[in-house]
Amino acid sequence: MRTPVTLITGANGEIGHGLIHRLTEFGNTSIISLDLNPLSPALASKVTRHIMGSILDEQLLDRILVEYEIDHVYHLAALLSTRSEFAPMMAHRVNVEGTIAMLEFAQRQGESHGRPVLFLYPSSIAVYGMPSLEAKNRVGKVKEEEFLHPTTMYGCNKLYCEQIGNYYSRHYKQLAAEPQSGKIDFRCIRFPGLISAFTVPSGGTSDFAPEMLHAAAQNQPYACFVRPDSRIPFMTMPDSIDALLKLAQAPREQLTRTVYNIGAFNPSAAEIREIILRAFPQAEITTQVDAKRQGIIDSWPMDVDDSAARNDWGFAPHYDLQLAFEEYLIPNIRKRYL
Ligand code: AKB
Repeated sequence: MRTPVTLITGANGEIGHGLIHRLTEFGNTSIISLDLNPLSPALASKVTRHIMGSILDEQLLDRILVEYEIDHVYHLAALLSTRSEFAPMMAHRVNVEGTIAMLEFAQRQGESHGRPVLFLYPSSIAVYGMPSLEAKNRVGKVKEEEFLHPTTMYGCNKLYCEQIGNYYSRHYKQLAAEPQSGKIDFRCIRFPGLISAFTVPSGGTSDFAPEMLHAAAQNQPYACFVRPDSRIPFMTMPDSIDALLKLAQAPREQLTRTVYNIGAFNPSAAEIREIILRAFPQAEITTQVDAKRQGIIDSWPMDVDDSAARNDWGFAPHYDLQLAFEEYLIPNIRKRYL
């Protein structure tokens, strides 16, 4: 039998960095990473093999299928919300067609080795579309099945792929003579905005928070593109990686759904600015609202109800707002930009 391998797409992105570090902490996971770009030097030695290429390259996926026995897929490759608005067709290709290509790949893997392939899929709070700012403020925490009217291409892509993942997992080719579903064990987390001390995001709309922090730490002026009262949920990168791994490890029978909200804290942009200024009093953080990006943030909920994740698989973020900045973000970021 070939050694079971974990495949990570979009491995060079922010979540990929955190995930590869964590998965290899104890040195016993074989990882194949796939990304359009070379893997950053800090990660290169940690993976079994890095493949530079596209999730849309069918021949490449066929070659991986033949060469490896993949039993876990972390499908992280995606174009985020802001970038997707500038290139909606490209976003559809990467976010939807790319995800379907990876689901087909996992289905064929599952068929060939006879066990379900665990497929971890990061979705986003972008699947929500609050009808108005008044409703957003009034409703507070949203549940998984509420307000699913995304206004962005990225949100539409993610919502559809959540459904299609569930289809592959439970209903794939339901009219065929032989049952063909169950070859993929699809599990999905709707992530809030993520903040890492070690990487800076690009192409997202929740980027205002990490951008503000990383600019302040480097003594660079920053003009925040959303109003001070803007509020969406966030969490630290280590907690998001923990969540992915915890969901991956949860016994299937404990899971009552395929898609889970998670969140940790939900400060306003003004509160984030205040905390950053306490740590970096010289920082120059102003506001220059970009009405269009503001519209996207206003359409996302101010918080999420993550009780299903807490009950089903024990989701419990380590960092609340204060700890996130005091223990994780500020100390690590100071070291990073010394
Ligand atoms: C984005 O801003 O597009 C992402 C997200 C919230 O999914 N960070």
